Amino acid sequence: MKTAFITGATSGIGKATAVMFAKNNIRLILCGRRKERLVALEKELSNLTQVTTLQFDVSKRDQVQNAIQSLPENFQEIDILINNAGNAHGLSTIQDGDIDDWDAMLDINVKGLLYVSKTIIPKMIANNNGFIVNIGSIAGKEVYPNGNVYCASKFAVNALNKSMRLDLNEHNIRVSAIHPGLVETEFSDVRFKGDIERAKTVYQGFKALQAEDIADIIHFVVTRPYHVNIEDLVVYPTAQASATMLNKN
Ligand code: NDP
Ligand code: 8X3
Repeated sequence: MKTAFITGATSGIGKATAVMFAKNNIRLILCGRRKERLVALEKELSNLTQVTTLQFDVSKRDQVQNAIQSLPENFQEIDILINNAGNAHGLSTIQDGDIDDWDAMLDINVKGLLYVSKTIIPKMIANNNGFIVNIGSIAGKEVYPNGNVYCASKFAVNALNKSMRLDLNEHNIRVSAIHPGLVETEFSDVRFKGDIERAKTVYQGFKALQAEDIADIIHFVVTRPYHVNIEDLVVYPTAQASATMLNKN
């Protein structure tokens, strides 16, 4: 039975991936800051697979290390790491951007991914086995107006994904990135700081990707035969042709 460590499992893509993995008999370590959601998810999925949860903020180095060190014995061997935790904070021109938003995006999306990876990779190297899936974005392939720092954070994820592939190859660790376009999750609620009405308009007038669509793809990627490693996968809703071209009714 494989064990997966999923960051950002309390919502959206991470939560859907947890459900997909549980249905496919993968043991789960579910992470996030919202304790009540972790507790509810553990309860929901425990009848399908073994589940443990870790509450920590990926951008806090000490919390990351302490949480991972506290894992129960039977969850210490991690086969699959899904680096998914992240969000956009704000949508402004570079001249109007809020520096706290910039800090949050770089600290969570980039440094958080690094802190978690840095703590888990040694275990994978020791096992001479592992799989890391980094959730990037089309924002890491193409910048769009007002996307500036979020795009920069996802360009960094793209670069780190490629770097991990080079550095970890000799240790038999597979590394993949998935870059979704618009997925209907809590992403826009966070970007627009709880302005739910504005967030809803992002997904109106077309059929957005659903978190389950990305979970399905993640599961496909991690279940290829050992000699197969998908490096980079870009996925859009059918109505979206690029970061800046969306066909709304
Ligand atoms: P959600 O807002 O639904 O989920 C974000 C998850 O990240 C939550 O579980 C949240 O948990 C966790 N998270 C956020 N900040 C932190 C933190 N500081 N420490 C620990 N966990 C944190 O959004 P999505 O599911 O859409 O986003 C998941 C990933 O997908 C992100 O990396 C995002 O950039 C990427 N993505 C999303 C797209 C979209 O259109 N939705 C498209 C392309 C990529 P909690 O708040 O409990 O800590
Ligand atoms: C999320 C998709 O287009 O809002 O990464 O940046 S987008």
